[in-house]
Amino acid sequence: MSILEEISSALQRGKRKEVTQLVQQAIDEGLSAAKILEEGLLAGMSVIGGKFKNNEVFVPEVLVAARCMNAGSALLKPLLQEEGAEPLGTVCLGTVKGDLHDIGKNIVRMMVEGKGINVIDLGVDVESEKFVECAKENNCKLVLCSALLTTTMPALKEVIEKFVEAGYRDQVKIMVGGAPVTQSFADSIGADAYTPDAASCAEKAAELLRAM
Ligand code: B1M
Repeated sequence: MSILEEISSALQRGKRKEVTQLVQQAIDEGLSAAKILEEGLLAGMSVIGGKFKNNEVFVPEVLVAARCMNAGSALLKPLLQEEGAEPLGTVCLGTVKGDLHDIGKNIVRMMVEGKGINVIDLGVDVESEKFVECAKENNCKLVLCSALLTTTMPALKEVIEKFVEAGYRDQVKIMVGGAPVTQSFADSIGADAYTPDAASCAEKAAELLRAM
């Protein structure tokens, strides 16, 4: 078994200490942070996701895997940041109202920070107005909203509506993402950009900030 497969397996078994040790070993062996993230941690999380869908594992197992994911990615964070460039600006990021999923959002944060962008992370279950307040207070030109549930996708639209109501829509670009979100949904709610994963989100965020 390769070290990346070992990381994936340990995460699926919920072995946080083992995940941490293996991730450190992979770093020491010279594997890139992006590879460890994608082919080790995210690969394992994807297996857990499939099993969760099929009722083969349940919320407790998923939570334990999520803790492994967070422990492993904490080691990768400084490495992803080293690959970044000059500060480009400040953005606010959050998982929308009613939604508690934060693994993808945290990866988005790491990748975006890796581009030299300052990220204000509002956390999960963020009230739509909070994004507006944050953008105004911190002069954020970009707002990043994540949603993982089909039931919370409408909250992405609500965030955009709150910016319109506040007369602040022209001051910001709004990016949306998360597993159930699509380009056509993003277009239908008037978002400025949609990206399917954290790496492309970071690319797009940097591109938009450079263009402002
Ligand atoms: Co939940 N959950 N969950 N869950 N969970 C899903 C999303 C689900 C698809 C599982 C399933 O049934 N197949 C399903 C949603 C179905 C639907 O909406 N149609 C689901 C459900 C139903 C639920 C509950 C309702 C279950 C229940 O209680 N009965 C409940 C809801 C709680 C709530 O939010 N109110 C719930 C709870 C949980 C846990 C708490 C147990 C846990 C979350 C732990 C945590 O986040 N701290 C959890 C998890 C882990 C999952 C799965 C298994 C994995 C999600 C994940 O972290 N993936 C998930 C199944 C799945 O996705 N296969 C599932 C890894 C992560 C890296 O990917 O978040 O997609 P993701 O992020 C990606 C991209 O989407 C993208 O970049 C990331 C990395 O590349 N991205 C963006 C994300 N945000 C972006 C923003 C951008 C751009 C890209 O621009 C701004």
